[in-house]
Amino acid sequence: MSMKINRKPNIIVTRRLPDAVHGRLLDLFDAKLNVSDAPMSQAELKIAVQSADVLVPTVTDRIDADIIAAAGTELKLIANFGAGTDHIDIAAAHAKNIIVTNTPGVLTEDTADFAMALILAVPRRLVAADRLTRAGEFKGWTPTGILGHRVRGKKLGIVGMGRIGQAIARRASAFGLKVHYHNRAPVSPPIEDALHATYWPDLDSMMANMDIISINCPSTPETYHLISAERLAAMPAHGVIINTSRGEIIDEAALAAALASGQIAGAGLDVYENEPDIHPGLLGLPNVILAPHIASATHESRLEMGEKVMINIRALYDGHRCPDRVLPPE
Ligand code: 8YV
Repeated sequence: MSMKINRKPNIIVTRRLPDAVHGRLLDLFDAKLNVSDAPMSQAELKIAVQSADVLVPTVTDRIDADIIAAAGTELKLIANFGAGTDHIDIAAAHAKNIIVTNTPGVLTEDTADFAMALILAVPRRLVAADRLTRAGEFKGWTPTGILGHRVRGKKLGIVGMGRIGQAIARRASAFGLKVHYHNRAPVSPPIEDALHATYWPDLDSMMANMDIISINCPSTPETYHLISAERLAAMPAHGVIINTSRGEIIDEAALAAALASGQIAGAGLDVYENEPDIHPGLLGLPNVILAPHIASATHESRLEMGEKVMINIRALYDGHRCPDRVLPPE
């Protein structure tokens, strides 16, 4: 669907974005910005969608069926600032002919860098080492101080071989990891060959055989608690789990228990089941790195995400198809 209107579209942006993005949004559109950066309440979102032509939400906004039901007839586009759209009821939006777009691609490499950083930092105990040094406990080199585990030669199992999973696979191969993956279907043979990746149709078998697991699938009803207590129990005791996707994919309470009991060796987490809350059992564990949902947080990606949002809005109002439409769930 495309449309033309003879005025600047009225845009509501739910969170503070970089100044350069704000400037362009104000130039191009009749934009209402949330400069205070306090997340909008559901009641505020309901009011916002009554008069907007376009809503620009982020991962912290719950755009559920109630919000969509409250939308006025002017609301034609939800242009999400972010790749994941699990916080938006896409089916409800589509039922009301509201297009949903996202910002894929521009955050792939940065997110993969961050996942790779965790893949290296957890086995090599980077954060624990930093804490020890700052605590004044570095008294000189010792042969047994802060021993970690070698990364090279280990088996990495990527759960979800989309853009980000593949970008992690490229980095992991360069670090000498052996790349394995589980996905709904295998990637094409040329991609599999280029990534030197081995496909596991059965997630349970892959988890039982990997040294490190990286979660890179989207959050959907099917992937909710995909990493369950049983699957964690199947991992080897030296196993490490990395999550830069969505917290809901791992049963966080089960993960905290598995780490506390030594059932698995470590974790690197950037996302949580009930953000910004983190399971209290994780907070005191020395074998876990906890990041505040920053895998894509570079100046560059935020600007490019902003550009993608604006391109999608302009496309619609210039009478073109939005390039990053999110399709209805299969
Ligand atoms: C973004 C993310 O920072 O794009 C995503 O899906 O999880 C993050 O990397 C966030 O979504 C911005 O809304």
